[in-house]
Amino acid sequence: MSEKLDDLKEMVLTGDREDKVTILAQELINEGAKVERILDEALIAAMDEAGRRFQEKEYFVPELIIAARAMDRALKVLKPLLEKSGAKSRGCLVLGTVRGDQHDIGKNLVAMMFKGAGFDVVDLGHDVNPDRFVEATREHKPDVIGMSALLTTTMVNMEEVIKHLKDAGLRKDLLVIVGGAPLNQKFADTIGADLYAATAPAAVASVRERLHDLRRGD
Ligand code: B1M
Repeated sequence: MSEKLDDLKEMVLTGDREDKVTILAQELINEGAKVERILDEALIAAMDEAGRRFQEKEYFVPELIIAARAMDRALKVLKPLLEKSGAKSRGCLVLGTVRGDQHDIGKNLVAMMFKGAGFDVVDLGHDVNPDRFVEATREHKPDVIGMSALLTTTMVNMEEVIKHLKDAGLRKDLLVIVGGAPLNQKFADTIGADLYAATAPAAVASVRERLHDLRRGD
């Protein structure tokens, strides 16, 4: 199985013209590989390596796009497993990657895991303007707003969303969670977010815990 995980990582990293990524991901599932293992050891590992190569100037934007497309195809295979849930709705999450930022793979993973945990998810996509978060909050009345950013130049736009929510009088009834590779807890505290999570599963766990406390009146 380890060999197949390595092969999948390599295929995502180098591009996949014959859709072998889909076949290999499905084979791994059929053989009983845990979804978390496929994500961590093959897919996320491939994107980390792509990022390292980009930094070292071994890869350029086209290679990143090719890798991201292959990752997307593999994620489609994992999607039904990540979203499998019979539970009644645990709450509503409005989610998006902030203005100026095209990176959506991590955000899509967050969406799938919240769906899998029984949340209704309104995915606003990527490059989302602050006003769109406000509109969606008015429309869907979510319990949680989730924002993702992958660039140091766009993570600052998260604060603007929080400000827009405050100005619209919507902030106090919401949990705001932020995540993405360049963020940390300190940044989340500075911009006034309620929660920060380093990974998609950690995001689900911390939102569930906080909502549970809030609903109990703690
Ligand atoms: Co870009 N890119 N990219 N890129 N890219 C990074 C982020 C970079 C670190 C690469 C590098 O230099 N090593 C670098 C950012 C540097 C910085 O700001 N410090 C970078 C750059 C510079 C750029 C461009 C500026 C390149 C250029 O044009 N010169 C450009 C910017 C475009 C824009 O957004 N305006 C750009 C473009 C792109 C592509 C479009 C080619 C492509 C994205 C395709 C897509 O998303 N559809 C791309 C990719 C693929 C990457 C890397 C290689 C991989 C990102 C990824 O998908 N990782 C990335 C390097 C890296 O991260 N190692 C890089 C896998 C994904 C599962 O992880 O999104 O971190 P991630 O999500 C994680 C956690 O962060 C967390 O959960 C996930 C794990 O469970 N998480 C949350 C994420 N969101 C969360 C929200 C939460 C909670 C947790 O709560 C709501």
